[in-house]
Amino acid sequence: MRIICLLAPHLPVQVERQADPELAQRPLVVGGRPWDAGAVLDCCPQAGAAGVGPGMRLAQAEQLCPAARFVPAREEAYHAAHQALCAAAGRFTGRVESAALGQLFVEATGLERPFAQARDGRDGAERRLVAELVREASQRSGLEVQAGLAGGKFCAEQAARALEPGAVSVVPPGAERAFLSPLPISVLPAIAEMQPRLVLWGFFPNDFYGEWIIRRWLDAGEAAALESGGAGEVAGGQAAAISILTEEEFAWARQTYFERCAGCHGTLRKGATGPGLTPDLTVPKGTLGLAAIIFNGTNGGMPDWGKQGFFTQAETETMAKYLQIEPPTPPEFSMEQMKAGWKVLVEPKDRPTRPETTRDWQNYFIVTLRDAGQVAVIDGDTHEVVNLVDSGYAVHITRMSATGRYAYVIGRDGKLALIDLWMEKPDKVAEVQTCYDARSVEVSKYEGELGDFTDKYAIVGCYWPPHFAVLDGQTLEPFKVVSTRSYTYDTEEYHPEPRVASILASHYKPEWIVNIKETGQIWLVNYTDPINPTIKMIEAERFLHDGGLDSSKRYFMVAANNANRVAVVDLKEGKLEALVDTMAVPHPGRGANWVDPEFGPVWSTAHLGDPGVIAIGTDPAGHPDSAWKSVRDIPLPGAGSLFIKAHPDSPWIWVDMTLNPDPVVARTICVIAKESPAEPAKCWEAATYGRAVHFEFNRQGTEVWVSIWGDAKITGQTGEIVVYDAVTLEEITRIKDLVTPTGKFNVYNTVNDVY
Ligand code: DHE
Repeated sequence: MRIICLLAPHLPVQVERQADPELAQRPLVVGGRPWDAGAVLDCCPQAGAAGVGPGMRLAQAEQLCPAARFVPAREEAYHAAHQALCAAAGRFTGRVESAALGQLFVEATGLERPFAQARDGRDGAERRLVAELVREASQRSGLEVQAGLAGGKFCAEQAARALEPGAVSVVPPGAERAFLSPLPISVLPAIAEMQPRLVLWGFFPNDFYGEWIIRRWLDAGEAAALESGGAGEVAGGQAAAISILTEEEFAWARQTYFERCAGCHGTLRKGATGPGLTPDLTVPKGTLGLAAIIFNGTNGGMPDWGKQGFFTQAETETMAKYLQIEPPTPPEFSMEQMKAGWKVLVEPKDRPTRPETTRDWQNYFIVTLRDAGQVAVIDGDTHEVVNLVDSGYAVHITRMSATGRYAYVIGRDGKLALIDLWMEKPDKVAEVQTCYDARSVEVSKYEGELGDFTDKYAIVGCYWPPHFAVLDGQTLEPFKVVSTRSYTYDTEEYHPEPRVASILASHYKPEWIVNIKETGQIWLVNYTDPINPTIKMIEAERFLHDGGLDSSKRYFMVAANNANRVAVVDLKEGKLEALVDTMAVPHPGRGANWVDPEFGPVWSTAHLGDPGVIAIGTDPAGHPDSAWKSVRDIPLPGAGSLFIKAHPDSPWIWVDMTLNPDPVVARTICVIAKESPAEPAKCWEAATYGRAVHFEFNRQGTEVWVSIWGDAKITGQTGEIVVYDAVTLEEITRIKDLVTPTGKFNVYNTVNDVY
């Protein structure tokens, strides 16, 4: 561990002399007038040399130093100056401990990296880091500041105290003992009466007993650092480290993390699609290092929150500090809470007995209007918005009941809305909240020898708490909740937050395929008796995310996105069929099924981390040589793809690059010809603003819809849907002025898993 002690010696004296430069002419005592009843708060070194010290009665101080000027204490001014020091340190890291007025400890492990230069190694980098901190602190506070860096708090403080104002000192790892040994015993943190006794007994720091004393008095981290030559990664300073976020900043960061970051990095920040963000990983990067990533994004798919205008620079730094403190654990969510928020707005008996509309409701598109907290029900024949329905915060996806009559819309806040599409104007008929954070919903689709489960049940998969809930398909009454907390499939370690990623209904059996992200297990949940479900846990790969069925619907393909693999499950046999290597961070949505001229039926995914599409053979009977292998790498102009889609009647495979950091690429879409799939046949910008995201075909397979994900705050650029001819690629129309449209779910295609 490396610790900096930042010191503004005699802060009250400095503040008073700053306010009134004339006070520099004479010795100064802060605390009150000599005739006041109070005590000395601080004094200048000159008064100190005369015997004055903090805590002394003011009258006594005057006797010892009659030449001194006495001024009353102004606590607020000193606090403000101290806060300026904290703010300066906070620019570098969130691991800052406020030790005393004018004294901070800053955990500096790894902070020197951005200051490295080839010629003088780690020592030079640390020296530049400390100098920069001193410069920043002086500039912000207007005070004279000095700092020492060493393997622990005690040593860092001694290094800082030995200096002139503005100077810095670095004690290299392993040199602590040599540095401390010559110091007088008075530096030890022993009470005043004890120090003379130590001298009397001959206990000096530079002999055996002295070393024992050092160990006795230094904090645990300090002693361990000494023991291991200063290089020990110990937690001595960490336990005491405090965050310098204000309550408002903390509340903002906690909520914003939940809304924008938890999806990829996990509520407990253990990592999944994005890397882990626990303090052991974030502290070494430092506030500035983290802020740069948050502001600018990365090529691996991390959004550029600052550049996109979601966070200001100050907010970015607040988030960077928040990420360096332990993540708060959110509360659980009980069945009682689910029932309390459950509402049936229109009882099943009061709903239409047949479609009230003359529109082709099976060709409706339910469109996510992400930032509006709504979905739009759009007629796929006329392109008219039939209704806007309020749903949960940051609506995520929609799935249809097996007959297609009901749409189930899940929001990130775990709120599920049930929309009846048979109504003249489709609207919400029931709602429920099953957790605080959710991404997936699915229905029971099986109809066969084992029973008819159409439109009977719904299942919601949650991120937090990590569980799934089973509900009545007609009323959304929750009746079963199953925790997914368990052990990782490979290392058998307990995981407190295994989140439910995609859920798919099998067409073969009364089963849901529930993908447990962090533990890498695919659960086949049999819903014949949902109160007492049987669950087959298939070991697959970490971190499972999104996926879909192959064209025969027998095989389920799911991206384990940070393992760069796709797991294939045989739903007929109920077993893992294969693990297929992909490019970096596969992200298929539901993927795209098509017939390759050379390799036969294949399923494709695009990637977040690499510019390309792969095709995996899915026909073990007809094309055994290519089955469960990546048979094609098709290059794209950029990475950052989220979705890919195909339809049996369209000659093209459609792919986006939504999260590419280049805005032009982010709004560009490409088509690959099924007949000659070596490279994209055409790429073009689908709009002049925003990002192009997600494709959906109409029921007939004659049109492709792509969303332009705009900015809810910019009039005229909030978003739209562009409709293309699925064969000629000509633009048919634009459905304008939608607020941040993203996913679109055609009723017929969603029921029948056409993609
Ligand atoms: Fe999604 C599907 C999770 C961000 C649009 N998204 C999924 C699924 C999961 C998931 C687990 C599979 C559901 C299923 O099939 O049952 N999505 C997550 C996240 O954790 C993540 C990365 C971050 C977050 O904080 O939520 C995330 N997703 C997004 C977006 O920002 C997208 C692009 C825009 C939006 O509106 O939220 C988005 N996700 C989608 C869409 C699907 C989806 C459109 C369904 C694809 C389909 O064709 O079925």
